[in-house]
Amino acid sequence: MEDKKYDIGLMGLAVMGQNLVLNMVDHGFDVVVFNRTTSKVDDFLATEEAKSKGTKLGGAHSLAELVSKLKRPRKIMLMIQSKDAVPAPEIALYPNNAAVDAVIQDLLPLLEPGDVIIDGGNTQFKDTERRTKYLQEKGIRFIGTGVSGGEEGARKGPSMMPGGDPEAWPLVKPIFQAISAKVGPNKDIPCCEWVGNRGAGHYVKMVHNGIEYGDMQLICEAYWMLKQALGFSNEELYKVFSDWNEGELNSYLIEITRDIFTVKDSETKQYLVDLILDTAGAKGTGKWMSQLALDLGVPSTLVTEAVYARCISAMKEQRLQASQVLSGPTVKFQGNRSEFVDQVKQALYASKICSYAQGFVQMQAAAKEYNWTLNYGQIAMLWRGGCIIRAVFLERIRDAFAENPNLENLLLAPYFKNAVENAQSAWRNVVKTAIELGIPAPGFMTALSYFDSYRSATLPANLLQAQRDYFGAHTYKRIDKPGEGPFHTDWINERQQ
Ligand code: NBP
Repeated sequence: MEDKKYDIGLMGLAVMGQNLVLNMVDHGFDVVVFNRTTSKVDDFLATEEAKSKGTKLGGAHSLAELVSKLKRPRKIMLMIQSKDAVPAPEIALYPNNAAVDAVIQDLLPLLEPGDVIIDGGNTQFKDTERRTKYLQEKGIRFIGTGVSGGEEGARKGPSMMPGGDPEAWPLVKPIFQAISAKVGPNKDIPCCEWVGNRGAGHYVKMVHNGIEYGDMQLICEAYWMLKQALGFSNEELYKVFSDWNEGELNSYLIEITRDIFTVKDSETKQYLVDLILDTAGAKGTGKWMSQLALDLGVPSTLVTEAVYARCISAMKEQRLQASQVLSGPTVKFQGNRSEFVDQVKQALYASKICSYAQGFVQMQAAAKEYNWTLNYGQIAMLWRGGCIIRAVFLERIRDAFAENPNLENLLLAPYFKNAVENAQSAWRNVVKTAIELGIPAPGFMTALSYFDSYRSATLPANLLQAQRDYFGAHTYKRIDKPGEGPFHTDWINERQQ
């Protein structure tokens, strides 16, 4: 048994690593594991589940041992914290460094050209761009892969978004595609395909997470409209979300939202959702997407509003104080209640379409900027199973890009154009109601503003350019003299009054 060589090594035995390892073994691969705190290797191998895997699962107590136990070319997957949030100086092995960089440095002397390092963490794509190039120069093949679906996804089949050095892909493809979620009528289409060079996989994972932020915010707004405007009980909300899950909104997030409305606290017997403090946390991928959208000059307003909504939720103390000082309208909902439920559904659907449209526009702009070739229809299908945003809806996105691979914006695809146009008046009524009743609905509102701006042949930016030229001589172009200019006017001397 001493000489047994394993198919892949995995470092990082926290929740994601352990579950991925068990998933790999279940699919016939031999896996050897390592963890910085080596006692966790022994603890993991001593679990009943790990023991049941027999010789297919092995352990190592150093990186050198891990590497020595691998078949060539060696494949080592890191499922470790993408950045050291809390430095751990007491653990001398990798002190105070970005964890992945530190481990790469320790691995380099142990590896040989052709070996593969895989980073499966939520890494910022620029780090993956840098690491792929750095390791390519040393003959080591690097993959940065998005892994989505949390603990359950890792165990039963995640959505995987690998990018990096394309030479590494054929080496890991059989393992990745075997362990990933499967979709399609025969459940045989893996939610894992090569995304693109260098940081492309981690970029697409980040956009996935940003879209997830948007989806969750929009669902929360729908819930709040029904609760605040109509006073719906949790039983009524359960019924509404059950109905919504049958139609075009059918998705994992709608399904879990429906179920949340059924759960009672065992201690107080009250609905748990009503006992949860209304301050939201975030791990930062939504913020990354928003920051990078600004860098690219593309309006990903849904994710940005979703991030801000979490920020303002976290300002609980200030909100409590402000609620004592600032007042809003006192009017009550007057309309037809069941019609309004349907209108909220349509507002949610139309806003969701805008959110996905923005996400795909951002990926297109990033692909241009960073020189990746992305297959957008395929990306939609990677999210079809295993991940948080899984939804039937994604097949419509795949169809839209199949029909027109150069589609500039999902809103222009006939299916989505019709869907948004059909939802439009209901969507506007929900936004109007939110304004009249003073219910915050930033996601619905920004989506509608995006839609109205995007479909406008003219915008007031003519005045903006005049202002910029007035105070800063920033110049402007003229609609009556296309191809000429730029022009500048001495606005002060040209004033008539
Ligand atoms: P964590 O993100 O909590 O990371 C814990 C693991 O990182 C432990 O194995 C820990 O070793 C190791 N580690 C740390 Br912390 N610093 C290290 C260093 N400097 N050198 C080597 N190892 C180090 O684990 P997770 O939640 O399983 O997530 C793993 C990765 O997957 C992360 O990048 C995460 O962003 C990503 N991800 C997580 C989820 C999720 O739902 N949790 C979903 C998708 C992706 P130790 O035991 O010695 O402290």
